Amino acid sequence: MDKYKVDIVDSLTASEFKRNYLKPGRPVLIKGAIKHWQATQGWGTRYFKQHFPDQQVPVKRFEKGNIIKEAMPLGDYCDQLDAYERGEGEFPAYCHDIPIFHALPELKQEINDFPSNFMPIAYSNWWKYCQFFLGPSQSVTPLHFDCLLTHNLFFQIKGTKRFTLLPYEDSRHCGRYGWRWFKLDPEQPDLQQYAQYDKDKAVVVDVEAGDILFMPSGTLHHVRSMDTCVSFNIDFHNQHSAWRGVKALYEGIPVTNFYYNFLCLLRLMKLLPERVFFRLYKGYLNYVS
Ligand SMILES: O=C(O)CCC(=O)C(=O)O
Ligand SMILES: [Fe+2]
Repeated sequence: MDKYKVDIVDSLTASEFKRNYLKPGRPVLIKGAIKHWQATQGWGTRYFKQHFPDQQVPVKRFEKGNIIKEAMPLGDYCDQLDAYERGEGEFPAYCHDIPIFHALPELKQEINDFPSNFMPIAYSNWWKYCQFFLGPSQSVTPLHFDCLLTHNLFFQIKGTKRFTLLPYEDSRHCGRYGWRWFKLDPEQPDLQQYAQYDKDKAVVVDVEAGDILFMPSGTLHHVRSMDTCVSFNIDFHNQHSAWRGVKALYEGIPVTNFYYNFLCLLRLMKLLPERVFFRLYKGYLNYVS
């Protein structure tokens, strides 16, 4: 088998993407692909404070295997981030996984030429499926794979995130708990406890403002923010990954996730119109588990 790696390219057409990465399930980093977006040039704490100070946002803390959630106005949250980066105030929670373009549709205008042709036509209203992240430097999302076994296109708008990636096959060596989380810390692996874990397989890739990272279905990822970061992703299925997500019923996927995967499969097979599909699917965007 080829060594596990992440290709780094300067540009990619939709057909190259599908042929070389989506279909064979290989990760790729597209450098500078969205550098020219207004979002990449403007979004940050100052921008959000100025335009949407009263927007309520949920924030999360990842603490010893538990996720603790609260909500606050975006303006106050941005103040906390700025204070923390100045060396004042405590470590802020992480505004993690929110369907931003539903809450703030104006933002769509700042995403110039979104590459929606990288995804199946079912995602032509791509903005409905995006999840947003805003957080302080040194935020960590622990090792996991995405809960529906979707593919993930990750758009880095501001700051740098350090991703550590592992292939799905390695999940059995990483101290899995629940459906999709792992106890192993790939930045400081406990090689006595996880003796089967092959640390040389982990690939570290810095995703900078203006880059797009593609992680195929089932990729294990640990993510560290190196600065205050703004990002969003789109979790999407093609028929192959949707089938995989449906068959995961035999591997312990939660029934709710199975249900969302089944809906995606019907949609991709053109057996559900978008309006009906989205009515049933939209609960997923605030569920993500
Ligand atoms: O950016 C992060 O901290 C986490 C990203 C992530 O896990 C995802 O996009 O699926
Ligand atoms: Fe993820």
